[in-house]
Amino acid sequence: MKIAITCYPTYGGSGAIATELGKALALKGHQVHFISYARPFRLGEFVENIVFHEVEMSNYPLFEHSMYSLALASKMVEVAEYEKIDLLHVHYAIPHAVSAYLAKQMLKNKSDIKIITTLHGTDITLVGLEPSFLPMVKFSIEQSDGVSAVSRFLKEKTLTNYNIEKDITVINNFIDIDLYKPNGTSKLREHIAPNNEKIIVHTSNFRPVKRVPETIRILEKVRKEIPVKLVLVGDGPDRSECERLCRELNLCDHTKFLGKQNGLVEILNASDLFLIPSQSESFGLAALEAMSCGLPVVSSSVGGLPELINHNETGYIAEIGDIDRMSKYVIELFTNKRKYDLFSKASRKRVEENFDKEIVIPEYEKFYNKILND
Ligand code: GMT
Repeated sequence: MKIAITCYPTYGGSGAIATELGKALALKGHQVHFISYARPFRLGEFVENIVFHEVEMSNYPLFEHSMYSLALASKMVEVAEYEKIDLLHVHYAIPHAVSAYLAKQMLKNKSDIKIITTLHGTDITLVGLEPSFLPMVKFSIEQSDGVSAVSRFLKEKTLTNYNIEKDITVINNFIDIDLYKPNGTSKLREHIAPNNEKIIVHTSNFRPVKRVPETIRILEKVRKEIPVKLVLVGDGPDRSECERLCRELNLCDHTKFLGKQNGLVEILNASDLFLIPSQSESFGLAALEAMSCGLPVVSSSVGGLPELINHNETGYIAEIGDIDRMSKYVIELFTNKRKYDLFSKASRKRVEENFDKEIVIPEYEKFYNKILND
């Protein structure tokens, strides 16, 4: 198949999934073309069968606001026409699904290109609901030839929030279990916890929706019972507030802000437990990465997280904002080695059996074939 993929190229789960999907499809012999304003961060080294097409932006003075959606649509038309693309797969509805619709209309007399839109999260649950976007999101979903969502939760939210009757296929996010795997102790662990303290880890883009300051409040409560360190990976709007909170609570010596990092597998392997107190999380790719490395997860009970984390088996789930309960869960796992080991093994097993890319990529291929043959 000849597939064009559009995604956000920067750090973030939807871009990561789109890029890993493209790489896996290319390895299976499909021709993959990425179209975006920058090279996706996960693309890495040269891969046969993958071409990147950059969307050039005009900086004409009259255009006070970016015309990216239009420039993207033009690039989609160009790539589709000259590369004979069968299918345009866009990740995150805004604005990608609209650009794809526009491209399809422009190609109408030349080709019957199919559009698949994969919904990831705030495109549906947050920003998509704003009055300036809602009609456009609804329209672009209805006009897509195929729509997939990364969790059952997201599928239901889309159908109800946008009053849509369209068939939406749930295809869960996936991971390379040979890359994200438990790999014993690391030097990093000694560096972070020189006195063999337990290590809690959290990775995110530090947006308010992630409620990162709560990880520090949980650290404070847990430290009253047991010595523990907190590692925060990533960067974003709430990082300064988190650093301020650490100073206020006198926890700077016990919290390590690592910023954006590439060596996530090593960091996860140096850690003992993943904390994700989000306010909204349609899937929770960061938690999946941790589970694949054998980490139990303590999370809020929002969105798709309960579909990923089995309460009392691979981790614990608490009400959103209930930091007392989340702290108790962390303490429970850190003081009961038998239970911790069981949860750790169960986390890895759950990933191997359900979210391995070898299981999920064929689901995408099947979906592509269905849409192409409809
Ligand atoms: O929707 C977002 O906030 C951005 C998006 C991203 O690009 O990182 O995150 C969403 O997609 C991820 C990949 O499918 C999911 O793992 C995240 O749960 C989801 N984020 C939210 O729902 C807040």
